Amino acid sequence: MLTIKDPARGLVGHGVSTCAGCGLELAIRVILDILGEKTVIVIPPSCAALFSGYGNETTLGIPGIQGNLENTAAVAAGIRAGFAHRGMTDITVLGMAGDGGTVDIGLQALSGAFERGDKILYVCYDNEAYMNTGIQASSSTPLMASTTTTPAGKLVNRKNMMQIVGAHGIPYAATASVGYIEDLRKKVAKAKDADGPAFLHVHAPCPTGWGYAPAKTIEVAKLAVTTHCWNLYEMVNGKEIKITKQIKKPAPVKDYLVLQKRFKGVTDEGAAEIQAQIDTEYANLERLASLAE
Ligand SMILES: Cc1ncc(C[n+]2csc(CCOP(=O)(O)OP(=O)(O)O)c2C)c(N)n1
Ligand code: SF4
Ligand SMILES: [Mg+2]
Repeated sequence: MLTIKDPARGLVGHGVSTCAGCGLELAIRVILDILGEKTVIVIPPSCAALFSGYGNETTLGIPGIQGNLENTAAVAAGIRAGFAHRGMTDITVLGMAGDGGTVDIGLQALSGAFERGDKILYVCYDNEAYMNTGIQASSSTPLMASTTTTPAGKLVNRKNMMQIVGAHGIPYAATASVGYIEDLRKKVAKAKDADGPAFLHVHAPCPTGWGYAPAKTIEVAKLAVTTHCWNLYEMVNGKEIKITKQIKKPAPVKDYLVLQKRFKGVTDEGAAEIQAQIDTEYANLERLASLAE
């Protein structure tokens, strides 16, 4: 397999055909920078498949395999078992899947791997829809966001994936965002060293699917956090929750919504409903974090 490998440029080649301003591209560069060469990656069909490549060409300087949308965690677990059989314990087996491939289609395989305690690092980069196939809603798509399958806005709220992961009691899980790179880097390092399965849920804004100018990816990512629409926290053994970025004075959710065309149909009443939902979610998170103190 032909790989583009240039240590000066990291493990991800340049000229990848992601859209300008793609949050996923930034995420994968940062993640592989921390994990290093001793990593094997499993990528399902998704925008991330732009990195695994076509035919005998890939943009990654590490070995990898493209599996199916539903089995990233199962393939990663199998690779881990193979390494264990050979006594190779110093290799990170990374599953790098989108929200559709995680919170919907790959959930069963993921749950199985976490239940067995397979030592894999699973990253869900969340662009909040099935982007690669034309912006269909997933169960990570937020309330009232317009997609090609929810043109008038999604009627139901997104799943709380971290709570589902938490129910498995795995050693390390965390949310992160491409808007907070240092925080992301620290969490990748912790996930790599976890004594068992680790899960990272990385918010990865998508200018194409969300409808904002490519140059605004970091601004949008940061606003998601400062409005509490995406909260940064860690969870150890499914219960010890620590909020890693406290926002002293959260901005109104509307500041985040108005930047994105996917929310352009949201009325003032709709925005108030979203605000109430976000406030409730944050209060729940704070309550869980206080139980861990
Ligand atoms: C079982 C199955 N259903 C549907 C598809 C078609 N498909 C390929 S990529 C994709 C989108 C995946 O969305 P997500 O996991 O969120 O990644 P993104 O494209 O957003 O990066 C879909 C639906 C598939 N490959 N396999
Ligand atoms: S559609 Fe979105 S996630 Fe996919 S490559 Fe483009 S910007 Fe990235
Ligand atoms: Mg997606």
